[in-house]
Order: sequence, then C-alpha cells, then structure tokens
Amino acid sequence: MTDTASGERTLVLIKPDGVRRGLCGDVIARYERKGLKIAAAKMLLVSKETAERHYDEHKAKPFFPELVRFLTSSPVLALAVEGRNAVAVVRLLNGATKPWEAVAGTVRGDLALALTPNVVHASDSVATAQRELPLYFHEKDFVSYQRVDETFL
Ligand code: FUP
Repeated sequence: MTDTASGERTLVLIKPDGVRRGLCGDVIARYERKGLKIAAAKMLLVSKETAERHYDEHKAKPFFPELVRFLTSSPVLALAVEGRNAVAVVRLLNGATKPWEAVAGTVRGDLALALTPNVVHASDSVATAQRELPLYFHEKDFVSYQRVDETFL
C-alpha cells in the first residue's frame, strides 16, 4: 500500500555517503518540518541482489556497476515517508539528481557535490514507490500514528 489515510507513501534511502557523513538527522528533519510522517525506518546493508533490482531500469547503463557497488558499500537508512503528495514533495525537498543542478535549500543543493554519492534516493512516482518499498520493508514494518499537528497538514 502506498496510498494511505495519511496520503501517499514513498521510499527514501539515505545512501552510504549520507550515513557515513552523519547527515541522517539533517535529512529526516527536513521531511518532519515539512509535515511528512516517518512510517517505517530501517538501517541496513543493501545486498547486491536488492541493489540490482532497485536500479533495474539502469542495468544497461555504463554507470550501473558503480551505482550497485556504491549502494552496497556501507549501510543505508531506508525510510517510508508518508503524507499528502509525499512522492512529489520528497523529490522537491531532495532536489535535482545532479547536485550541481540542485537548488539551494534542497538536500542535494545544500549537502552534495557529486553524482553517485548524492546523499538520498526517493521514488519518482507512486508506481515506483509501490515497487521499491517492498524491496526494503515488510507490510508489518509500517506503523500507524497521528502527528499532533495533523489537522494543519
Ligand atoms: P533519481 O531518480 O534521482 O534516483 O535519478 P536517476 O534514476 O536518474 O539515477 C539514479 C542514480 O544513479 C542517481 F542517484 C545518480 C546515479 N547516477 C550515476 O551515478 N551516474 C550517472 O551517470 C547517472 C546517474
């Protein structure tokens, strides 16, 4: 399920560079301040098989092996982020894929310089979120709760 009572649900990965640079709190705070809700969180080492399935659309591209090597190089923090228009809102907060094109105020605009280690991944559509969330979470991992400010969000 990616369309919940709280709106959409999307997958975020704080990638190995984000974890090793100690940026998890900074990134999560941006989603929380916006009004989004963390519905699941898991620190894990991504397997080669999961990384290859995750980036399946890029498997013919020359950068695919490096992408898989990087994603599996050290732990990531996987998040299920929920809220109204969560898919588009998280992409907006993360900024453009290429950090040098990402505007200031976004995760990549503020915190990244390079393309492969660009701090975060987020699903690019509701359909993609439906495909990606089960790569990292079981249905029982998702929790349901109300933010105290939900009436304003
Ligand atoms: P995004 O939707 O933001 O994840 O971006 P893409 O699907 O276009 O790319 C997936 C990941 O591949 C990005 F995080 C950056 C990485 N990438 C490279 O490492 N090298 C390239 O030449 C292109 C993309």
